[in-house]
Amino acid sequence: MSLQVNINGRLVPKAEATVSVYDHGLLYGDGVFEGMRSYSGTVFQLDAHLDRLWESARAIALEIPTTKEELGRAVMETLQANNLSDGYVRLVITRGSGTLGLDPTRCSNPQVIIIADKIALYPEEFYRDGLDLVTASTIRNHPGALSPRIKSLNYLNNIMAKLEGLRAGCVEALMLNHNGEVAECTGDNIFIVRRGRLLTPPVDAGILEGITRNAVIALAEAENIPVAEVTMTRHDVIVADECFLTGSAAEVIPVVRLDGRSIGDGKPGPITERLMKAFHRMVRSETTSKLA
Ligand code: PXG
Repeated sequence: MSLQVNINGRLVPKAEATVSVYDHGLLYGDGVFEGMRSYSGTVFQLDAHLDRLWESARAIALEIPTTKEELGRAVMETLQANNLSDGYVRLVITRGSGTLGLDPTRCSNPQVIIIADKIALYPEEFYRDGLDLVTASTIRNHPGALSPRIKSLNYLNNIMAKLEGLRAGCVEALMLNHNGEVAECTGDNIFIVRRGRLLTPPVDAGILEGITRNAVIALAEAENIPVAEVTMTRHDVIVADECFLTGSAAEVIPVVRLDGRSIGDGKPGPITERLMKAFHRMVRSETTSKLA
């Protein structure tokens, strides 16, 4: 059976899940999205993702034509309809179709799309041996132009940085902000370990406030690992003892090189490995307790 996509509350075969070419999501990238994971049939941190989706929508003055409860239920139905227990869920809310001008007030019918599919994971050896990153010359969105806290359909700035990474043979790229400070990667947040302390850039460095990032901060606190949000530069990453990334798709993944320079001893570090294990335990306990 073909994949079923939920569009405006209706499950339809993938080939029939279409939007208008006049939709401002397509014409201008006017809309918001979320990317989340399901494990054992339960979405990890569903409420946090729905809260962030509503905040993104609020920030662009887009009213989502459903409630969080309804959308949450529709996500579960879409997973079940596709028989997916471990998968990926993409929520997309577009501005809807309008005229061939920017004016969002002339748009009607925002589209509410739920795609549940299999997830393409990074190869296992990246988790074992660690990732190689390059610093992209494309900087993260200036917060005065478009807040990086909004998970909007405008991802071109990250896509340009991702291209730079791929062309250098790296699956992720480090992005700096307009002050030259470390912000995040194209689809993942960054952490370093320095003298036993876990450090990550603050939200006001111009980053997406990652849900995996917040989960890892809470786990570190529970494990008595000192953790702080601090402004950092590329220098701090290069001289760090350990480095790793967090994201819904990547989970927790070690980084062992930046711009060809080894970080620490060039192998995934002990605190990184501890947090990877703690994260897997958290996922298991949050996603199995809800099945009982
Ligand atoms: N920074 C950026 C710019 C992101 O887009 C993260 C950090 C990590 O946030 P979470 O909440 O996931 O811990 C993201 C998340 C995809 C995809 O398919 C992208 C993300 C997550 C899942 C899937 O491109 N980005």
